[in-house]
Amino acid sequence: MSYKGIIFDLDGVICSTDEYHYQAWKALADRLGIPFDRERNNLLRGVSRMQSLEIILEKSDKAYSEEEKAAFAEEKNTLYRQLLGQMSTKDLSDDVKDTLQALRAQGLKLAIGSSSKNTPFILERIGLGDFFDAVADGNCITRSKPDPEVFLKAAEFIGENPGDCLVVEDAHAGVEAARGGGFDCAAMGDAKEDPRATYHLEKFSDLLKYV
Ligand code: B16
Ligand code: MG
Repeated sequence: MSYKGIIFDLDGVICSTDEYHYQAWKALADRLGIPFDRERNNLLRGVSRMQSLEIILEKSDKAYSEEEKAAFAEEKNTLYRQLLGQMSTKDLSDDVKDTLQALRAQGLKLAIGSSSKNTPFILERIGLGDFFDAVADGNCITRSKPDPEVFLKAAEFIGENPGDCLVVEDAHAGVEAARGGGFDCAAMGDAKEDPRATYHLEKFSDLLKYV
């Protein structure tokens, strides 16, 4: 299949911010005495900050007000951004950097489709602030993955139809979003074995076999 555009999830695909999400949510959950581990953390991949908090609070025996929930989400995001602040261009792997350059050299349009409202900050930290042709993120959508909105926005921003674009994802919610929007999907990481994916990647550079 020859694609015209590739839309990348950010967290867990371009960089390993998924580890920082885990650490920040874990600190909050521990403070509140709520059980939370890496397996449960996988349920948060690709879903919005507030939906992530709701999933964590399912294991709490206390009911919290909307104000308390907003404060918890803010507390987590403050810690998460402190961790992001330590990131640098060293946090962009050679495998990802070289593959992105190779895809660009093939003339493909390259976009980000991420649920994260911290996307501009993260891209800046890892030296990709100006790299992508378009960025669709948590700041420009009303429904997060598994809704296809963020990928449809990214396709619209690069002026291509979903059928001409490939989405790269590490989350089951993201694979569902991509397929629901009419995109082919290359899955890696936590979602690598997802049967709905079009391709299954061992590593990011495996993408070059399919485009
Ligand atoms: P934020 P992605 C997603 O990013 C993360 O996978 C998910 O765990 C997080 O809750 C969501 O962004 C919102 O992030 O709190 O920074 O707005 O995988 O879609 O790039
Ligand atoms: Mg992800």
